[in-house]
Amino acid sequence: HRTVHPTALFGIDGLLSDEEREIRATVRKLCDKELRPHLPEWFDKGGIPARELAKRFGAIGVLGMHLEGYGCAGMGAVSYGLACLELEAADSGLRSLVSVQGSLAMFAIWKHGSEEQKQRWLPAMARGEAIGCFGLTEPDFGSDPAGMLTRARRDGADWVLSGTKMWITNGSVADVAVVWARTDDGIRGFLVPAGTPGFQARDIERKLSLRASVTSELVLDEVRLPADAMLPEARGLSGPLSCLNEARFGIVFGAIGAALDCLETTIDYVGERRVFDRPLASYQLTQQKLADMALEAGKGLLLAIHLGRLKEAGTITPEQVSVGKLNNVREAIDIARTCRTLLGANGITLEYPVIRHAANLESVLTYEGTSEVHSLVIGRALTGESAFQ
Ligand code: TGC
Ligand code: FAD
Repeated sequence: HRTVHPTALFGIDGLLSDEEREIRATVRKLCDKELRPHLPEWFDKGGIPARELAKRFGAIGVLGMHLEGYGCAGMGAVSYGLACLELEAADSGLRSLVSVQGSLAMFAIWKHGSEEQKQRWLPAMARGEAIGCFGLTEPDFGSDPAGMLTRARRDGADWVLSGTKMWITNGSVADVAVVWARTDDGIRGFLVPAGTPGFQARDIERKLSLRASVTSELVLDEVRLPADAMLPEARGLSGPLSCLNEARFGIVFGAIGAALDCLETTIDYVGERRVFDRPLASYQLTQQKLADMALEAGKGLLLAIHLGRLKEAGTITPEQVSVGKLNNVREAIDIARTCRTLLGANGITLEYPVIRHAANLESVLTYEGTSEVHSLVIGRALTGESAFQ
């Protein structure tokens, strides 16, 4: 019998332009040739060659690819999403590197920075020659960043920052940290170059998820910065939250990439594996699982593309991004776990990507707003009642 790819069941290709399909193919080719072969080792060792990877991603134009000007490609939201999908089909850690660089650090500068800040950082970051990180979360304030303790006080014309940021992707490899801090004038963003006295990044070790990604603690001990280190256009919590919308959007596509990689691996596996004298693929229980997973992955991708078109039209709302993030990550982790069952014991090793995706998706479920936070955002939109406090 003829077989079809899960996305072909939904006629996904017909929804994409030639340019979008080309971008997807370019990123997939890079992942297949240069990244996928190393992932089990990077995950096992708990490290990636972040500097080289950033340059490689810069060379194919995916860093800040949805931004206009300053050396960025100015592509549409769906193109950016498809790049995230293919990167996350390889590993969520690679998509994280690109998300944090393009959607958090570069976007913060692009949207809220001065002309000088943009000129200084964006072209180098788009090339991957400078790496950025985004410090919002603190040890005691993750879901509720409004409670942050990191403080920036004026000393003459200078700013002096003190505090601790936690769980910061790319922290110890970053050339510049975007740090959010409380001031007398509310929450403001600051650009802290690596090497500034009093600023330190320490890696968080022994993670069992997102192992192919650098995660750090940032310690700021009386870090003195010039007046022009502040992002002039970001005032209040909406400054960092506006950046989160961008990164969350990438995850809406990315999570489906991880799910599809699990599904493709599993469809191949069940075709080969024989149990009780017949291919595992020939059992009804197997086909039920595959059909359910293909439906959720396909519906998730349709939702992602729909949200991408809304973003391109400039009408997408934060609640709509929450719908995509909550649904697609929740379904992706479910798919990864179900695929794992079909691989049996083989499913628990790094020989197959499935348990690596499942472990990574635990982080994806939590970062960029936990699934509970997104449920409450949607609940607030439906009822008008805030249940956060
Ligand atoms: P709330 O009163 O709702 O809002 C405060 C101000 O912010 C505005 N706002 C937004 N603006 C833009 N985009 C959004 N999504 C926004 N949500 C709210 C809002 O309009 C208001 O503006 P203004 O001008 O009236 O002051 O704030 P709240 O304190 O009740 O909190 C709302 C809540 C819980 C949804 C928010 O705090 C939240 O999203 N919490 C989750 C934190 C989070 O997602 N952290 C992620 C850190 S970065 C990360 O995880 C990177 S992972 C690496 C990778 O991506 O790979
Ligand atoms: P908490 O906020 O302590 O939440 C614990 C539990 O309580 C969760 O289940 C949560 O949903 C639930 N909860 C919280 N509030 C409510 C409520 N009102 N009602 C009901 N339940 C609630 N942050 C950055 O700033 N930059 C980064 O680059 C970054 N990278 C990360 C990389 C990794 C690998 C990870 C794991 C995290 C990263 N984070 C980063 C941090 C991430 O954004 C936070 O972990 C996340 O926002 C949740 O915060 P928390 O871990 O403090 O959990």
